[in-house]
Amino acid sequence: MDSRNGSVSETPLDAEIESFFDSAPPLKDSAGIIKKLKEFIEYNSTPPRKGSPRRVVCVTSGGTTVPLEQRCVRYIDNFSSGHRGATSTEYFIKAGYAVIFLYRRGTFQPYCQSLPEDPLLECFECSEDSTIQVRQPHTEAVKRAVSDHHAAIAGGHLLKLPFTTIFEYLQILQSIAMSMKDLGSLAVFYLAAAVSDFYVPWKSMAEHKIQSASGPLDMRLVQVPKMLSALKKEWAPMAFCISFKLETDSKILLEKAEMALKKYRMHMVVANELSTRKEEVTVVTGNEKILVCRDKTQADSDVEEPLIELIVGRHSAYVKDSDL
Ligand code: PAZ
Repeated sequence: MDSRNGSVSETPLDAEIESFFDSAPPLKDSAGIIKKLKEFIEYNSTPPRKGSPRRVVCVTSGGTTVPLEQRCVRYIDNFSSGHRGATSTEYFIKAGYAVIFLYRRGTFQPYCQSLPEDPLLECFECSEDSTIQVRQPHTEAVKRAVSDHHAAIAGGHLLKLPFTTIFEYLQILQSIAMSMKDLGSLAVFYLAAAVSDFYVPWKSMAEHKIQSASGPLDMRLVQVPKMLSALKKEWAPMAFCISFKLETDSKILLEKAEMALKKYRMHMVVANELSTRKEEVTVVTGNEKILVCRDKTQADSDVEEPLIELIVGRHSAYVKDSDL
């Protein structure tokens, strides 16, 4: 029995994964999250008259934290601005997908990327009669952000779920995947979040702030179980899965991406290097390595546009094959 979801899992989870979930602090408002997911998926999989159900993609974005204390003062963080996830979300919605955006609190948000860093204080001003106005030169960017964002939310095509810690991230990802299971091949996972490889198990974590007076810190981190296996084998076995591989050493990047493709039976692994990640990525599949680049002749182009176009094409072929 999976106590958090109230559902019975057909095959027992691998012991390591089970122990991770059993010992994780309970997710706040788990029932509320599951309810939102159920409604979102039901809404998008009910075809409008003569139409077909919408495909649903879970886009993960931003880095997970590893708390060092239960009443957390200090934590280890994983690099990711959330730019990739937020931009990709916009292109998926444009391509007709419904998006579950699982994002790290405080990272980039869809439709907000042309806004300045502190939009509330920089974009608005209060006039003498106390009305709030948009300041130039931000009018167009604010209009676009507000109308596109509201259209996606009001149209029921964007569901945003925030996380901070590795515990929250994996618990919500599991709930999303289990909720998407019945979508079969119409479900996509686009796993761009930077997920911690090591963590401090909740039960062996100090409750209070670690004291520096006790001398050097000696702390044991254990490996985060590889949830991609569970996602593919148990949570949503028919989903089209794309994971990401980030390296700083270009010599090992493609080899590591190929290993991940085989080990976790992903459909695609997007390999990227930290310093060039906004310029190009290599998509590794079972028999290809496809270089995807930003159009450098256009100042405001990005690599996500051709990347999502490629993925949508491959996913369409996968859906067609699964229907045969
Ligand atoms: O979020 P961002 O746009 O700054 O960077 C994107 C990225 C590098 C985090 C992503 O493309 C990625 O590779 N994610 C997986 C990282 C990993 O190997 O864990």
